[in-house]
Amino acid sequence: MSTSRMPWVAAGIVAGLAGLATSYAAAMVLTIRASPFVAVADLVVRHAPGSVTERAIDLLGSADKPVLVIGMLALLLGAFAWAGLLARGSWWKPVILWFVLAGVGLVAVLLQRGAGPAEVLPVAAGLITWITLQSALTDPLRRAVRRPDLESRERRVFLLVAGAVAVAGTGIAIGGRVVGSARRHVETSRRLLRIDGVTRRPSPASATIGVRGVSPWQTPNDDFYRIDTAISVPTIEPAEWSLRIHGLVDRELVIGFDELVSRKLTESWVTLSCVSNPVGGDLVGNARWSGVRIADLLAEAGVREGADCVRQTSHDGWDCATPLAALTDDRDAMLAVAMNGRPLPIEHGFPVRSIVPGLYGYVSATKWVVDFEVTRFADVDTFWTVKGWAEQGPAKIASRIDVPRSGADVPAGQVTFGGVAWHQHTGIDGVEVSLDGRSWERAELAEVPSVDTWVQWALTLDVPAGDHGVRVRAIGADGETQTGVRQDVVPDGATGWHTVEFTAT
Ligand SMILES: Nc1nc2c(c(=O)[nH]1)N[C@H]1C(S)=C(S)[C@@H](COP(=O)(O)O)O[C@H]1N2
Ligand SMILES: [Mo]
Repeated sequence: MSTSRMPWVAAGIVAGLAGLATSYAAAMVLTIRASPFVAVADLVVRHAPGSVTERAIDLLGSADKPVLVIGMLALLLGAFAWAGLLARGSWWKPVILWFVLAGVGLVAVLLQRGAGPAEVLPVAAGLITWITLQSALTDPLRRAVRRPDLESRERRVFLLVAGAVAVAGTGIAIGGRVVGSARRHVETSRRLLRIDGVTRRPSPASATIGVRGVSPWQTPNDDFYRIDTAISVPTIEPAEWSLRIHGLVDRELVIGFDELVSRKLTESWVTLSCVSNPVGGDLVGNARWSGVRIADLLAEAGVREGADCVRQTSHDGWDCATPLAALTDDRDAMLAVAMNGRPLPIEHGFPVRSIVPGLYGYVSATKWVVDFEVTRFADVDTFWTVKGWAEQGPAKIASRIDVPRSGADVPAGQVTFGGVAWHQHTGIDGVEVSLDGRSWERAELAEVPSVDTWVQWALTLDVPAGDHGVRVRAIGADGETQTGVRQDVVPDGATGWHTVEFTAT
């Protein structure tokens, strides 16, 4: 057997397919996207020259995509077989081939719109499977070459391992398919969902300062930062969703999705920021949210004397406590069902999440929210507060320089600086910029519809050739000037001025 090439080819193919299975299952469980294999196919479709695509559609009609997938599979099977054959001569040559294949997958997943770090995991799962199984499957073959007298025993070992891998790989792929189909089902419900009263309004023209490189005032859903503790994103059908409001209330309420959206919807622009956002960081975004005011629902339930917070719990068991005052005053604290005119993306809380202007996400913005317990801060411990984060999380005033980028080379002379500043539910009155530690200069501000959103700013200064440092600070509508004292994100949000170093030439 060992002199024949067949078992080596089989070893490569079995290891290769098993790696595809683990990467697929990992993608289904860990991310909200397709597998790395599908990402590569998408990449090919997106980057194929137009003439090639047209020829393909001409030739194959709607079969163009199945043909692409089959072609890719054939190429991969060839590569897997080759890896098996390479393993005859050395252990590292096939490892290089596995790395190259994984590299292609990695590039493809990272080029997807809005790709996050979690996207790397399925590729890593596949690569680890390939390398581990390559040695598990080819070791007995190698031993058989060295000891012809043991050949029949090693053959049995090889067949046993290959059989076990085939069974396990199939099981893993089926498991991934079950998880994936639940997700696809919810994604379909989401796509077909029409909610009366949700409008798709463009951002007001006055909110844009018109400086290239400044973050768009309205953050598209695909680019909105994502923070949560969910290993596998909850997939909840609207028909299966309900919110229970209980605790210190006169009447317990249970509200289903249809009942929720049959109420009057409110819509507003709100900037959401994360307490873990470092100075100059991008864990902040601005969107138009549509939903039902939480104050009205709490009034219906009748909040009892003595309560000071609502403990919100998500479908996946994450929780936070939100001050009752922020949920019942005149701000637009809402159970949001839409983001930028679309039903919430699954990873941003579909079908319902909370949005509370003025508070960091970790104390307020519960995604996949299913439970409101009206209670007292003194009586609850929540996911982040037990880990040392502050009980109260009002969003702090912050500002950021988007252009020039850190380390950029710009032409000397008139240089335009620009960025965003925010202090949700207080508002921004001014932004000041200091070049090379000199006096603070007032920047120009765009006009925003409310105090709950960030504001774009810009300032043009004369900059001589050389290395420079520029920093920014904001002034709140309450007169507070953003402090330059550096504080870490723990326990209640970072402070300090964002500074950018650049070179004028
Ligand atoms: N269910 C759930 N909701 C959650 C979290 C979470 O881990 N689980 N994280 C919160 C934190 S810390 C932030 S900053 C916001 C982020 O919301 P986004 O991912 O839609 O940007 O969601 C909040 N809601
Ligand atoms: Mo956060």
